[in-house]
Amino acid sequence: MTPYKDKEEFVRILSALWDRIFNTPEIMQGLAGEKIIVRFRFTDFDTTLYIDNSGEKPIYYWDPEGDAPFDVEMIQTTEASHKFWMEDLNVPLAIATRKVIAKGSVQKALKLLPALKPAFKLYPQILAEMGRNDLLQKAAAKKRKRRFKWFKRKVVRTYDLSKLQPFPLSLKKELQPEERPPEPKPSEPPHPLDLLRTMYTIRAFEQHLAHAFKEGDIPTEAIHLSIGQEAVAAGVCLNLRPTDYLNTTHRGHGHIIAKGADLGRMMAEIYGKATGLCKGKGGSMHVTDRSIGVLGANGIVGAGYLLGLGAGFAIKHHEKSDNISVVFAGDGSVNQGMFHEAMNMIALMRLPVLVVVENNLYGEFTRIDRHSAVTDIQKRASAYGIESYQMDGNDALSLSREMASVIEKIRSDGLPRLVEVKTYRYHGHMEGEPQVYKPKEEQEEFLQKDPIDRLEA
Ligand SMILES: Cc1ncc(C[n+]2csc(CCOP(=O)(O)OP(=O)(O)O)c2C)c(N)n1
Repeated sequence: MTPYKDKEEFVRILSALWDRIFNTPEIMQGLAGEKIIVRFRFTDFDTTLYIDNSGEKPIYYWDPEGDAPFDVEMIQTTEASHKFWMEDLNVPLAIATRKVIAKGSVQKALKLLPALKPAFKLYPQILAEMGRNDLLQKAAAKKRKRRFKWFKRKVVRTYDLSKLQPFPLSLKKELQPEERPPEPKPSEPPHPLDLLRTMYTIRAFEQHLAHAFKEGDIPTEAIHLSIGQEAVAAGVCLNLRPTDYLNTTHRGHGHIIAKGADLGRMMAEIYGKATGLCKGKGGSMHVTDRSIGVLGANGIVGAGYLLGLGAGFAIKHHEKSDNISVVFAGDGSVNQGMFHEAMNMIALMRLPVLVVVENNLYGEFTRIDRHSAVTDIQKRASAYGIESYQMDGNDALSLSREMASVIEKIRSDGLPRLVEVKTYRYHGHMEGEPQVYKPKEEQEEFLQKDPIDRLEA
């Protein structure tokens, strides 16, 4: 429910706030570099506020006649706005749960938040000046109550240790659910048309996500697309069986699709729907489907190496099968301690693990030659005595053939292999990110090597 008496009071308070923000040099310095127009639409009072920081001097205005242009739109109630200014609203969470609907260059808008921090002091001052001390008292009481609740929770929470599962957990039971196919399918080399179909599917799936994210329809703060890297997913995963295990990263949609996930349930998962693969509780970065061996995507960079190690251990010591454990990772992850710890143990324990490092030249916004002392990732495997290869990740056909032979080697001798695959992502590290750190010529060069165009040709 709105905390304001009426629309007039709301407009008066927010106008006073923005007047004061524009007259606070400390805040204005922080906002200076961000040329942006943000439109706030307040649904309960049916009013819009434009904050226009695109010109020399910032201005604000309410309800212009006709539609004025804007870069980002934030749709919310006046209650959410009040909570925001009272520092009682977690913005990314509010966007994820659609309490606030954000449309347009959301990342750009979120960048303004640190600069606005000093403004949080101004809002309570204005409320007091406008005779709304009652709202300040309410907020203070709520804060006290919340603190008390946490304290109480700590005291009453107890664990019934007898109900915990005994250790060691039964890996066999954990890793072989009934829904998994009993016998592995014999491996057949993927047909070029299957490679192409898979790459098309991944691209179409992710292009839809790019559009939906821009529209504010995906309940997440960040989504990472692999457009441009589809040949890697297809070239590796079409050589796998449903009983092989797969661990992937924050950029894992393609791998999971190529491993055979149900597209509808996967899309539902990313939309946070109950019909999703994980009942909508995981989302883009945690899609999991054990029925096809997908142990999960993972937002923790480097974590997949350790999970893949575990799956390799289970294959060797519990399943005693010729399945393999595949780990997808990015070039940025090879500087994590987890990479080195996992490589050591995988080699030492001689586990059937295929590590595929997708070298798309960038870890977030940093080029590989600025984040890695040794940019030839393949070479790192030799430190652990692991056989390694380097492949062209934009040539689906040759990649698939070379991968097939590496995978067969792992199945037959049970030993790990590392493959560095050279590729490129077309979109930002996350959607909406403008990629200012990438030279235009480099982007052009890789567009010419598009994996789908190449296979079609
Ligand atoms: C342990 C950890 N550190 C940092 C991050 C923040 N982070 C998310 S993605 C990313 C870069 C990963 O780069 P890379 O491994 O090359 O994968 P790509 O994004 O290129 O697919 C970073 C540093 C994280 N999620 N987890």
